[in-house]
Amino acid sequence: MNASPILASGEGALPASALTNALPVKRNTVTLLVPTLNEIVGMKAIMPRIQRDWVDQIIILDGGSTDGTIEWARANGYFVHVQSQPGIRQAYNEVLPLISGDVLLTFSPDGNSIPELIPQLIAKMHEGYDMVIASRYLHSARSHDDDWLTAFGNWLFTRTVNLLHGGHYTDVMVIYRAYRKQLIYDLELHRDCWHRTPERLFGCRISWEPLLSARAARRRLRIAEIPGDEPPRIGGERKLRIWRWGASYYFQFWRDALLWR
Ligand SMILES: Nc1nc2c(ncn2[C@@H]2O[C@H](COP(=O)(O)OP(=O)(O)OP(=O)(O)O)[C@@H](O)[C@H]2O)c(=O)[nH]1
Ligand SMILES: [Mg+2]
Repeated sequence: MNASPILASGEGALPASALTNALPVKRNTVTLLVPTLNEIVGMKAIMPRIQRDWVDQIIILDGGSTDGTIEWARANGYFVHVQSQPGIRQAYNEVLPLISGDVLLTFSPDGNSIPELIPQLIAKMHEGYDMVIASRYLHSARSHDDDWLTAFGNWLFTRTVNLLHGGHYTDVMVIYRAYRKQLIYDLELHRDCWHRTPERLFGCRISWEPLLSARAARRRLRIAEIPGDEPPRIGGERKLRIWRWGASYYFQFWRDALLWR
């Protein structure tokens, strides 16, 4: 006979099944993190499509915009943190103490991330995943922002992570994803030492989504993808530095395969 597991010993202890029935299930809280660097055109077009009650907290993480992005965001009631150090991962590190959600949802307001997918990403996280990615290449999804070089790079990086780290991804690079905030610490993404060498070698400052994908796969975390088209950028300028960032991420994938537990 299967006995119910007991959660507490001693007098009055209840079977776990009784407690599960009695307590409300704790819902993960979600912080929407919106990095911006001179994205006024995209912000005006995209942010009104996000219903504020979809998430528990919205933070605009600005890299020092001079085009009115910061002023527009504040005038529209958004909380804005302006980073003091340059670089996107440096900005992530700075804003960490301000993030109240259990789940972090990173979103690009330049037109590349479709706002209406936010509830789907959150619903999937509530199924118990550690990370859910809005993949530009799953099923019929496609990127309308890719040129031949970024399309090839995204394919190559995804294949590399799958081969080296045992992933099953269709998109390891995209910023548009939700993940448990705790992963940042568990996977040591916040530690400078894992980014400094490639940044120095290739003279740039990188983000941490590719390394997050690789390490989550290596640790066999619960990962899901949903299909998410990538529409073209609206206004502003591309910040991506294809060769330098690409070389840095590739360096990280191979070093992790050799060194990271
Ligand atoms: N706070 C902050 N935001 C940044 C920085 N660099 C880029 N961003 C923003 O991050 C968001 C995502 O940028 P990406 O989509 O990765 O880069 P991109 O320049 O749009 O390049 P493509 O999407 O490949 O065309 C955009 O809203 C950028 O403005 C930075 O150093 N600091
Ligand atoms: Mg973009």
